[in-house]
Amino acid sequence: DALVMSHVTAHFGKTLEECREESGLSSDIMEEFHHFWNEEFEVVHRELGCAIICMSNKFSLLKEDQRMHHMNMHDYIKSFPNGEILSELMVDMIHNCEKPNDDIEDDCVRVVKTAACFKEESKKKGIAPEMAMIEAVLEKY
Ligand code: BOM
Repeated sequence: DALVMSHVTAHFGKTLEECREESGLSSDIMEEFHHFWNEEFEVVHRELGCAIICMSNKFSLLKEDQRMHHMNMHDYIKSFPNGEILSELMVDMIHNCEKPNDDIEDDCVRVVKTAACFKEESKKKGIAPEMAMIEAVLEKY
């Protein structure tokens, strides 16, 4: 549910600052990672895709081909409170969002498009968190 997603986002987002330089993602485009879930925030910038790759690699969530490492992603999500209720669904959703973008050779572009799909699907499934929910758990990490 959305609370689990808040925890994952808050934890994952802590690595953004470590990835800013190499990804070229400016604070003007994205000030804090949890703004990803803001209704007004558009998931379109190539630099965000580069940042998500860099951040994911801090937790070994991608394979060498920069596609999701299914088992590691599953374990990562499961490690949060009630994570086991979302881990399978989230892995399936991300994988289903990877499929239509598989022909895109630029890793950063492919990942930002995959992430945009994941945001839309999460909203449809009612597991996209509200800003306030994420802000409430940020201090835990
Ligand atoms: O092909 C590799 C795709 C990796 C996509 C990761 C999708 C999630 C991106 C942004 C949203 C993050 C919210 C929570 C953390 C999920 C790990």
